[in-house]
Amino acid sequence: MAWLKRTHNCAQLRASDEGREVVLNGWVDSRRDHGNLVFVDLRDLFGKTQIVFSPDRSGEAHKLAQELKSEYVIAIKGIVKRRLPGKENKEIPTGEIEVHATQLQILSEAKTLPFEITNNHFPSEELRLRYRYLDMRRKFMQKNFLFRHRLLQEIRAHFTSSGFMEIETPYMIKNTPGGARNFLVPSRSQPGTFFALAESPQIFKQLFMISGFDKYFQIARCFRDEDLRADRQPEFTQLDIEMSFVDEDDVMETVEDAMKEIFKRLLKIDIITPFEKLSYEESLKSYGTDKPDIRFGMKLVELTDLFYQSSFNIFRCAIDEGGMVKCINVPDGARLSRAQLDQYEKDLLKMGAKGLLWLKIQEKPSSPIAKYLSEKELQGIITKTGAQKGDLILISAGSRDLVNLSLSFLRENLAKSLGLINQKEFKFCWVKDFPLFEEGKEGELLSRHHPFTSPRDEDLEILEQNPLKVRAKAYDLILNGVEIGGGSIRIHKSELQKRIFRLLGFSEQEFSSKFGFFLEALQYGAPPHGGIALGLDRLAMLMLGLDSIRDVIPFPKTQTASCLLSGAPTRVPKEHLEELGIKTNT
Ligand code: AMO
Repeated sequence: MAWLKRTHNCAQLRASDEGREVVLNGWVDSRRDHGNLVFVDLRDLFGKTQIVFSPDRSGEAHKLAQELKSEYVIAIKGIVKRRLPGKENKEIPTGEIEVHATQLQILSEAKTLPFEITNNHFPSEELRLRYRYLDMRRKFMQKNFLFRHRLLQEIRAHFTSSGFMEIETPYMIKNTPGGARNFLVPSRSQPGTFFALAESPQIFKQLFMISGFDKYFQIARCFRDEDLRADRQPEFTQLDIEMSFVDEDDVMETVEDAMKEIFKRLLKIDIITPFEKLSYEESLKSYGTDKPDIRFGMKLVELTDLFYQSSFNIFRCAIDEGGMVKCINVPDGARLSRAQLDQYEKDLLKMGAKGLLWLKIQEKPSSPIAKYLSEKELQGIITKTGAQKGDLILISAGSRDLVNLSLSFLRENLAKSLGLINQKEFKFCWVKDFPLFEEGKEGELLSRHHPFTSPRDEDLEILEQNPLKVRAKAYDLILNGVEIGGGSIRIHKSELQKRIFRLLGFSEQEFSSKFGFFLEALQYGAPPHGGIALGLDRLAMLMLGLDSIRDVIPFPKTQTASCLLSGAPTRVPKEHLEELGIKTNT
């Protein structure tokens, strides 16, 4: 017998459908037996409908209904009836009606599930990932993926209507040194050689500009073999953008327009543009980080100049060693207990800081260090921070990096625990003028973004003499303290590109063998160009108010980059490796 195919989904029927004969398909969400009646909540992606089996109207179906268990897949035929007065369920759109079944087919039985499909109870993440296909029956997950689907559609519509063209770049590319580690793909036709999985479409999107495509975008999968965190996955999705004949402001404006429209359409929120722009230096100075959360104040205040001559050793030594003294003023923070402050100090010690110094602004400032500070120094701190009675000043002294790291950590954690963050607010900012290079462990120069980033024109003359002082035409997009995008104006002259490669320690021979094709392309008429890539998983996560990108990725990897569902990565048969010319030593 053919199976009964649905006439409606499980969210469609209303009181106005009373009397209609319908067929519904779906999963048994729950079954309740009341005397002779069997009630089933039938569920599909769209919603739930209550089905009633009674001995007189349902006949054989009533008997069969008693065998139903959770998550069986069934088809029912029946008549739509209004529920009895007082029995309506206002929580669901179909709550006014129920379907009185006349036929029932069991399309698939189901074993007892390893966990319940409900939004109220989440088992361990390990179990959720092992049975991801069941985890995705949850309304919570279905909502996330529906949102992600709409986000992708809106992005495509917006960029297409703004004159951008979506073109694909290869995922299997040449292995070139870059920021992130590449996954390798062995070639069977040329044993012993490897492709790399693209960590981003960077070089290819620049080649599009040389081809003349002008305004490119792509929703591209990227692959990076790096250490994972809650907002990092080894494969993730970027909204990748590149434009010709543009400067930094043009790219930023393009992104702002896109964000404005997307937030309006998907969340009905008016995002204020232009976004605040901070230089890298300003961001470190005021927030101690290049990913500032600007939804709240508590900016960092430098106190170094108060303590050049201080008799308080901790401060003076830090300054003498080239470090600094900085603080944050926590409004109304004097109510924090000693135990809470001790816990923060423990966290800081783990990060490598030497400790945490605090000062409660009360009738008389109270602090373990008050006795070591002069009246002038104490007053200086209060004046500089503008602290009021009831506030708490947290001070860090030491190397610039550690002080900034400690205070930005305190700033964010205290804002969360004191409820200073409006969780419904979205605040973007740009951080720009990054240093072009940073120093590696052995004092070597590394690109802070990637080697194709253009230095600022006014810094070109110190490129070789003082490379660490050179600023880049690079910008990161930060949303609520999370880096959701990064981009730059690119080098479009091969000579300058070669100078950068040399500074990065590549020999002439190395860069021609690795990037020769690209350097050659730059010689055939490359327009000035620039772009950006936004992390789509992170954007979706933030828009949905979530803490982990794993909740917006259907089949994410674990912290150790494995797929708990399929068991990947796995060993492969010896013959397969031989065919590829590969020997492993593990
Ligand atoms: P970048 O490396 O800064 O730039 O990446 C751009 C954005 O991608 C997101 N992102 C990630 N999301 C999830 N998991 C990861 N492992 C991960 N790594 C990065 C972040 C980040 O801001 N080619 C350049 C862009 C350009 O210059 O145009 C690039 O890839 O949100």
